[in-house]
Amino acid sequence: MTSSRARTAPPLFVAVAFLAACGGGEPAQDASPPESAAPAQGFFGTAPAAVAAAPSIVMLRPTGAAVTLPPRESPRMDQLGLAFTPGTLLVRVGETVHFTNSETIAHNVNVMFSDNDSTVLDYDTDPAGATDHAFDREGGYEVTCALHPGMRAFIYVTSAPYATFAQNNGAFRIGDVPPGSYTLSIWSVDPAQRSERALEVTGPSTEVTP
Ligand SMILES: [Cu+2]
Repeated sequence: MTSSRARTAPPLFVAVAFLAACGGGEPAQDASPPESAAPAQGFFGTAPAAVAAAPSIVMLRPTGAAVTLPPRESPRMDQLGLAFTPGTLLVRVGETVHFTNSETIAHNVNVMFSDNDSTVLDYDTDPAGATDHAFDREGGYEVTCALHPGMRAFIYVTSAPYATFAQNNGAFRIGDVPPGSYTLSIWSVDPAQRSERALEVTGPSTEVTP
């Protein structure tokens, strides 16, 4: 994630004026999809589209005082109906994810760090089985089941207090970002589409433009 890379291959930021003012946008939570044509609020724009079924991640880190996030329950990823649920999961650095199997067939959880294809977890989840894994390294993780090739999920681990998955077409919105100076980071499975730059949030509605 280098700025020189950003200069040679800038992400395509496009105005998206009709993104909904729906819920979501809590720190390190998935944003909700648009549901109406209300004027956009919060911090929004368009990041690179999904690559290999993995959506881009949009992150804001304040350059001043650190933001203290309220504690939350450990995130969970379940195996049910031959699918991982949720299919995308945003995790704070240091959090432990609880992987469960809620159906009556055996599964497997294979978690691979996408930047070097190293396997960080390979666990056979028997029916009603479960395992925990602590994620201490920032980045993207591809989740698969060795028994069912169609089962896939994606985990992103971040230290940013404000972060969201973009939609597959790249559109994103994070609500309730306080005004101030931030570093905006965009992450994609494709390293050429990653970028980082300084950004000022000046009001209740901030659109990211080129
Ligand atoms: Cu499976």
